[in-house]
Amino acid sequence: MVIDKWNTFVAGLLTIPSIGVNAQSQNFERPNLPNVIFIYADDLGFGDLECFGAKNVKTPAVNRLAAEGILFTNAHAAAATSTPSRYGLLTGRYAWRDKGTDVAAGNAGMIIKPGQFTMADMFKSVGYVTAGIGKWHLGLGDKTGEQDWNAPLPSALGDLGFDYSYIMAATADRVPCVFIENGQVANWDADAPIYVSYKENFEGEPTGKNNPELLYNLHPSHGHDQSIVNGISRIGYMKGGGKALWKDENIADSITAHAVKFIEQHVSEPFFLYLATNDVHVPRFPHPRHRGKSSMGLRGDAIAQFDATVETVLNTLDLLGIADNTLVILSSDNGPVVDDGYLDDAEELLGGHSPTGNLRGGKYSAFEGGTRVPMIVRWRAKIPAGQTSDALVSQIDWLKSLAALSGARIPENAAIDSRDNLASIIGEDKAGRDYVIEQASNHALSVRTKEWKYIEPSEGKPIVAWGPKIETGYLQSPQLYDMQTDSLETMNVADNHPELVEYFSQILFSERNLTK
Ligand code: NG6
Ligand code: CA
Repeated sequence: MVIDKWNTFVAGLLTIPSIGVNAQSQNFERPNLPNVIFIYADDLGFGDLECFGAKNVKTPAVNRLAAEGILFTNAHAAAATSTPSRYGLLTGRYAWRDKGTDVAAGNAGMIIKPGQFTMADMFKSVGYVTAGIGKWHLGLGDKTGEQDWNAPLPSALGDLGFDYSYIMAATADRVPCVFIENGQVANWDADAPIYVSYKENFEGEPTGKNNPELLYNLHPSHGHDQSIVNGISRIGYMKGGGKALWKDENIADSITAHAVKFIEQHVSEPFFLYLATNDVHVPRFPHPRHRGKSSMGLRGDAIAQFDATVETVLNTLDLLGIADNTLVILSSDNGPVVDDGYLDDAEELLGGHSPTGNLRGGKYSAFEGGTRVPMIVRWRAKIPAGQTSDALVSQIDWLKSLAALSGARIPENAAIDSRDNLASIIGEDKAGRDYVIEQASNHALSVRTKEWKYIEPSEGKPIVAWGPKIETGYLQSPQLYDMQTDSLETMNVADNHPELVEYFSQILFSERNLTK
């Protein structure tokens, strides 16, 4: 099956003349594999891009990407928050199977264990050079809280198949506020050694709680009142950093510049680039040149900044003559949130824009707003432009789908939840999966088919407890929504369809039993 697909794929390539751009580097024994770039946004909602109906912000580069490829209307992240979603994407294994996969602190130890098979391992095994650039949020070092940030970390992305990495340990709202390059703090400052704690403050260090007068860039709306870096208070305590500390307004430029450099350096060999942007996660603090580009303040301007990153990447591919044979996949780690803990007026300035594209719920939640995400795939050498697909697709399948594309073999017991869904990803199959599974922030699972959404019973408040006004979708009884007549999940019809409730709960039962 894989072989058949492979032969078809290779035959397809041979008919495309522009594929010859890398001809010098070919040994003719291995086909000319496409470069693969994931542009993975943070908290970018289903309705946040112009080509997905966004208002009040322009996203011309993303629009172009969609116009030159496929825009997916029914794509899903594996979870409604970052760490479990990224875990699923990079390992092909649902995070809910494994402990310690919830939203990670900045001093979490490695959540994907070095022995685990990852997306980067997969690409590396077939000769790709690999990079992870941007937001990581999957832990570093071998023990939580015991990292020595002033020395090479004992384990980092190099142990997960990434040849090169330039990352933020967790999120911009969590310490340490430094970039880490190949397992060591970038621009490390010998005069300002770095110490990190998620338990207690370091003596004499100001905090957002005690020293709000030092918050010259952003104030918190909830939480986020510990260490202050760049006039913004964060989650967790840190001391030191000196010239290694990031400036929030430069984060996107740093990430993009490192991505461009990586692409330029590997123009003549197949590469895999996991480019995970900080935009549009909080604290949103885009560069001054993007300020005012939207009418929605910092959150909208962060979307414009995200678009500028996409533009730079696409321009780089054009300039280097590798745009045709580079497969670009753009998506987001989870649904959107408006007020996620800083006073940035995101709520007040929406002006009719719906970050979820009117889906119910949002980040954290079991409703579609939590996990239905924008997705665009462009591969000009292979995929005809201007398509829309409503195939049911999940990020959990990217690993095995791209393995099918590259001819990589998957070790037994690795990526057990990932399926080869390449045909959907490249637009040849418009149906997709029979079902996808989605994890809410309280670990409630949902099963989504094209027709139905089943949310299993779970405990928890109906609205996110700590500030964002998001409906969680948590209910002690089963929920079933008819997605064809009620795509906004307004009417729970579980009582009318006991047989479907039983069917979907059996799916979850057997999925869970796979690793019990
Ligand atoms: C929450 C944070 C939120 C965000 C989220 C993780 C508070 C009050 N809220 O705990 O701001 O950081 O964690 O987001 O601290 S994620 O997209 O990385 O999963
Ligand atoms: Ca996120």
